[in-house]
Amino acid sequence: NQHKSVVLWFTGLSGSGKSTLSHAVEEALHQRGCRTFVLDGDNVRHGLCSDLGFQSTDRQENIRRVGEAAKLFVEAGVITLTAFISPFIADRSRVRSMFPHGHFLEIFCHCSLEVCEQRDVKGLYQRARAGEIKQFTGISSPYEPPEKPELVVETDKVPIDEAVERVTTLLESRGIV
Ligand code: GGZ
Repeated sequence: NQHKSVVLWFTGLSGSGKSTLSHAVEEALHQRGCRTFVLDGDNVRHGLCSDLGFQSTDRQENIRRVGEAAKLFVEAGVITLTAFISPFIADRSRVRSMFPHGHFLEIFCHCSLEVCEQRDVKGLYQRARAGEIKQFTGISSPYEPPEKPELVVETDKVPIDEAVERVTTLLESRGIV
């Protein structure tokens, strides 16, 4: 039941499966007796970051606050999973530098824009295409893919169980669980 506390930083487009994968990984970690917490838009953008929108400077501040919150959870001994688009390399890299080496694991949920847009679970892509949502990631706002993520999961090709296994294998190989 002993585990190291780290942050698993999921990044990717809207609809790329960050939340789904992070919650599935959390479930797998619970089964091993790990203490975990998932930070995502649902519990952060309505509270801690409810004053922020989607301009670059707001996204930057969103990611900064999520990084600080994640740091507190990690200090409390919790495996912390974050699921935010976090589209900018510089913002992710700033958060990485807040953690000791090996304690920030960047997981790229790689999924083509095409597939994300086809899924369009919340109809946001359609609204973005129609110009009703400005600065929508992948449509009218950039997404900068990670250059050296600890793990890439092709969520449009890999089934969820296998994706979870890839993450837990990473954690085992790093001696975290
Ligand atoms: C991107 C937006 C936008 C714009 C609203 N651009 O699929 P979702 O709905 O649940 O995930 C998206 C979420 C992204 O918030 P993050 O905090 O992860 O973004 S960032 O890391 O860039 O700060 C989407 C919804 O919010 N959403 N407007 N313009 N996503």
